[in-house]
Amino acid sequence: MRLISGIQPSGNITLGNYLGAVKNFVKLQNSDKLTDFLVFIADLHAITVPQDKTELRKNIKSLVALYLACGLDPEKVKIFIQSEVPAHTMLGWVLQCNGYIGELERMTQYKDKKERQVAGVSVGLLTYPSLMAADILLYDANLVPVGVDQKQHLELTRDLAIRFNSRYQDTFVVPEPYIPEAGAKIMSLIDPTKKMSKSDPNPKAYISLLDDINVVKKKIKSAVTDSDGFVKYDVENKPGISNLLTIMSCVTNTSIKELEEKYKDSNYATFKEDVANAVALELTPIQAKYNEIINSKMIDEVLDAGRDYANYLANKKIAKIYNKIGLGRKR
Ligand code: AQP
Repeated sequence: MRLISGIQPSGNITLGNYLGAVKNFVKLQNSDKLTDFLVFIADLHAITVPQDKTELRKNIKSLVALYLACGLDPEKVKIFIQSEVPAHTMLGWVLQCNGYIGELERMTQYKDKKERQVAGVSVGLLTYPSLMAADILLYDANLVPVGVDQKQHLELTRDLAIRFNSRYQDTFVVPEPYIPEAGAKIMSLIDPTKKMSKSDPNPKAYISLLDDINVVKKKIKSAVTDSDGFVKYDVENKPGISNLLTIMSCVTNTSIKELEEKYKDSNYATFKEDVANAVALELTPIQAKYNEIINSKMIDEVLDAGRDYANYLANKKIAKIYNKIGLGRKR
């Protein structure tokens, strides 16, 4: 079984990216059903909205160090940068030519991000899901571990694979999403009806994995909740408290039921204090490891090996795809 997933270096990854994606990667890397696990830095996706050149480079390096600091083992997982494997863009174009504008315009992420653009909406923001489909289909991945916000893009990927297979005969494996039971959608700390995002203009909305531990605690203690005064999981009526319960449940491996029972007589200050300490306990060793790795040679070594392996698989596949379509000369 082959797995693939990626994260955009559009800022420092958040507790949402960690609980919805990276923590899951770390668990999955030990599966005995695994033949390959590829995890990439989706820098081409990041430029669908404007990025500062220096920041982008910094975020790419930082994301690799965070993958490793969170526990990804380069012996088990090949880590690479998307733009260093040209076949992603080559297949992205092919899939754009097999997708329909209407199906891309229906994507929720496109509609949300479009609203936030002040300097014009790039074509790439619309066609982003075709490139994401290419990232996955290029490797014949069976499973894609993602947070719930990416489910719609995964469904489009499946549609494109099925369409292409019926037009040009079986070419692609039709992938399945792998969404964690808990933590698949961590919400903003200042508006718990909105997803936590690393590109949120207000840093109080998210916890970055690299935030100073005192800042992490402060952000949790000032998270928006409600005025009911009791700890209960009820996403509809108590989204803030429910979000904190989810976070606590994920970082302590305790069920929401047990947490509700434990905090049934507690006030919000006590509950938030415990959530803050639990998150701090999870992030402290990650930050220590990150500081060890960020300036080491390990980053380039891991990326070189990942790039070579990904190009080896991707080049073989893109040649087959071009042959199926009749592009260029037969190879
Ligand atoms: N709030 C979240 N809760 C759980 N999982 C999440 N993911 C993102 N936000 C949450 C998962 O993280 C992975 C990487 O996402 P991405 O960087 O490729 O794009 P995204 O989903 O658009 O993430 P962000 O943080 O919201 O980035 P920006 O702000 O740049 O758009 C995916 O598996 C995603 O599901």
